[in-house]
Amino acid sequence: MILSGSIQAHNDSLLKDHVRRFDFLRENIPAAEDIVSKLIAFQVAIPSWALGTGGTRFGRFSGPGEPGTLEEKILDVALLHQLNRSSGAISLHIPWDIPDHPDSIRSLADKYGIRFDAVNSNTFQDQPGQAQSYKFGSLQHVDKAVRKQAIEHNIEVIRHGVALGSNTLTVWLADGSCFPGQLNFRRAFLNTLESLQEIYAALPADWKMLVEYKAYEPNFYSTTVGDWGQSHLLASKLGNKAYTLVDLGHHHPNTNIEQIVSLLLMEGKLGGFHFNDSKYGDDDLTVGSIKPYQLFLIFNELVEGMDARKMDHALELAWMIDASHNVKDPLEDLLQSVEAILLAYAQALLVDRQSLYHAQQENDVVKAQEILQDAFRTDCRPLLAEARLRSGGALHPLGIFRDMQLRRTLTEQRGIHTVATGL
Ligand code: PSV
Ligand code: MN
Repeated sequence: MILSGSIQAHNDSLLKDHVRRFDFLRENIPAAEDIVSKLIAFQVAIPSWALGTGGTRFGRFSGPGEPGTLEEKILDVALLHQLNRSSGAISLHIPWDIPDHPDSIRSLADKYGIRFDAVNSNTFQDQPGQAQSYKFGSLQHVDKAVRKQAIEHNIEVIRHGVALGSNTLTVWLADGSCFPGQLNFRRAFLNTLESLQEIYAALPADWKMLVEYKAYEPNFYSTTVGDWGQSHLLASKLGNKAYTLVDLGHHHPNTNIEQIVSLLLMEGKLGGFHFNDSKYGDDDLTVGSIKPYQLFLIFNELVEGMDARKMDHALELAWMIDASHNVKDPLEDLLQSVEAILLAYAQALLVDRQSLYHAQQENDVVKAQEILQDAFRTDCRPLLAEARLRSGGALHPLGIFRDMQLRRTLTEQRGIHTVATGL
């Protein structure tokens, strides 16, 4: 679906109002132009498994017009990207989305300016006909044959990624134990390390490996890559192509994620992000829906830490959403998530770093809080809208999605009972 004509008409109808709001910000924020340029450059990858309705172990209530094929998933991302110009990448999960014809998939994505972000392996589910079971783990498994199968799967995923022009492998392991005594922690860790080393050896020269950690679930007593310390340990032992990946939902409640981010960046070991939000556990809710201030504080550390290392904000970390939508339209939810990410990024760019530095040096705690909250409480939405306007997107992506009844069009094309692959 090509939307440029409709986007133009939509923007025309909102333009006057937008210009008034943007001009007000431009007059009051000296860095406004710089922030708009940075927002234009910033792209957030959409996971192929989040384009359909998600479920829980209690059920799944699929919505109409879900993408039934990888091609349709790419078209969904293309639709998002046309609307917000900030979703120019897709992250595939193998084998949920095996690109059987990589050349045609690649040219379809190219046509819409979509690139392939990290590819994800899956050794947390058994696939039909698989020789070995992952019931008791994969890369950590006590049986070498299981480890070998999981290693080969990861190498296969790298091959798929190469064919699509990706350059990153994300490894998330469900490995761990459900009961005390089930596992020897040291042996599980060493098996995992040895397996990851074999996968690492198969990485092309310009590739990265991201090691994602998670506190618990599906294992409930121990997780072998359970926190950033364990991930960092593995990434350090693996080498300079290995990094830690932070998924916001993978921490115990109240964990200070911003501090983790700051230190990983300091060590040059932060590789990427999975954005979502949560109230209790790995709830996979819309980014910024529950704790927007925490999201801002995380971005504040990201901007500070990336600037300290002179990193390109848009290019050097893998930014991705990892959410699941049980009760919302997935595309609407993803539009909200991308907006929340960019909003937190813009607010973090607003922070007066010099004044914050002085406040910290003088132990002026009140001033430091004022500086952060000044930025957080500034309505940056007109900056985001201006970035979209300049890059050909819609002033109000969610508004046009609803006005044009885009889900209805997708349902007419695909049917009511399509179900997307994923969890
Ligand atoms: C695990 O909870 C996770 O965050 C990993 O990134 C997986 O790849 C993804 O979710 C699967 O939904
Ligand atoms: Mn994740």
